[in-house]
Amino acid sequence: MPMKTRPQYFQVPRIPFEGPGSENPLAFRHYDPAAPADGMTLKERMRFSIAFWHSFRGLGGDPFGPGTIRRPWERGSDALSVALRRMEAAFEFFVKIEAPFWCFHDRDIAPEGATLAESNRNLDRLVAHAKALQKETGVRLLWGTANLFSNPRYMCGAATNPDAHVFAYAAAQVKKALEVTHELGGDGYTFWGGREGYETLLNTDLGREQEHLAAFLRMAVDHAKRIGFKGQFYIEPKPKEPMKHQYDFDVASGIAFLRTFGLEKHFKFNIETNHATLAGHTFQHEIEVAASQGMLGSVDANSGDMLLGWDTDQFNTDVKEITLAMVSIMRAGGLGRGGFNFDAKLRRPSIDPEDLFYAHIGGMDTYALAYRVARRIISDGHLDRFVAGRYSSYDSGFGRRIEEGNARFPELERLVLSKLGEPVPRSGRQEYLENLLNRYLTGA
Ligand code: XLS
Ligand code: NI
Ligand code: NI
Repeated sequence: MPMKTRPQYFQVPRIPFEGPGSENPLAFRHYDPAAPADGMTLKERMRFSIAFWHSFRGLGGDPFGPGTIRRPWERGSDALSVALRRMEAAFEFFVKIEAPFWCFHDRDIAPEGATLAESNRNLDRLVAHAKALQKETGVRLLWGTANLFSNPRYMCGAATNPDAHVFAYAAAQVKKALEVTHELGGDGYTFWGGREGYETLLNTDLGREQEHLAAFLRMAVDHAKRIGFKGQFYIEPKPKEPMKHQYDFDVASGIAFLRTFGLEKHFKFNIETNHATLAGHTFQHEIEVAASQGMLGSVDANSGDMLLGWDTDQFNTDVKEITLAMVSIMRAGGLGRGGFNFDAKLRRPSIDPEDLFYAHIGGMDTYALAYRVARRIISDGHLDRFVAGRYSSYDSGFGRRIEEGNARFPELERLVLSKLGEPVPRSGRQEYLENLLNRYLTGA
């Protein structure tokens, strides 16, 4: 059925690109989907994705009060028909906001039933609907995932639950989530270990829980192979919230975990800006750590509030932060089959449908602008040349032998004693580089 014959839920037209001079708040100023971008269109290059959970399930509820946001498609008491309408509203939005991808958790799109069998039936209904809408609109699935953290059964974890029965339930749920992700042609599948961690070590066998998590991930890899799912698996690190401590604390501990259990070939990282800062890192740091191991996968694009200690999941309009991240992503050769998924939500008082558009327009424009600035930084090469120069003593002679693993302590001792003497300190030039970065950012 063509889109036009359906009820339209948003009284907003498809967002046009009008350029930096535009004063229309419902237009893109930097994200021109059709613009060329290194051999493809900017739309294909950026691979923006909409997070179904925040934009179509989040209604502004917080621990102090219920939702504030009312949406026309949410009216009605039959959960399945509401879910079907909500899915149509979502695809209307994906098209109007020029996003080529979306992401979801199983329980975002279909109501949980009284039994697993009923939940699976509900999911099948909604997956069939999503498949038809994907076909009709050309919007694709960046990644799927399972919600293993909301239902009370998961209060002490899913794969790391002390009860094997809960482990088995989670396994059954992920099996199904993998199958529907495959059915929808998903480019990936994400594991965010929401409650995979602990509240107190008084009741926790930390070693055993991590073994169980590894066993779970191994079964997922195995099942993907069995059903022919070739999408990329991602680990999404987060240090805390909801748990006091989560095992996938940050990219570095994720890498250590994967290598410990021999899983590193099967996973890359989905890096979320706000999770990076919660772990005490910058967004760029997490990207660099993943990239240094060839494990940079995808990005959950959002930002936190530096004055708050939790995951505020805000839309990111910080050109500097994203430009730095983009420079690292480009140096690493891009995200490949990953993308920029707006895992971000409206503030509680942003209750109008237009707010959903303003939020994504701001995020997309900022990323598109950062892409252009980062491209210039890389093609000018000043920064890269500076860094290369800083390490040039490793390019030849004994430096080279150090890098190649052919140097030994006695040889280096001899060199220092007989020839090199005291090293001459060289400036790190941080302030000079910060000024250079500002010139790129402001164009002035
Ligand atoms: C929560 C996570 C979650 C994952 C998907 O903090 O960011 O939304 O991206 O399960
Ligand atoms: Ni996320
Ligand atoms: Ni988050």
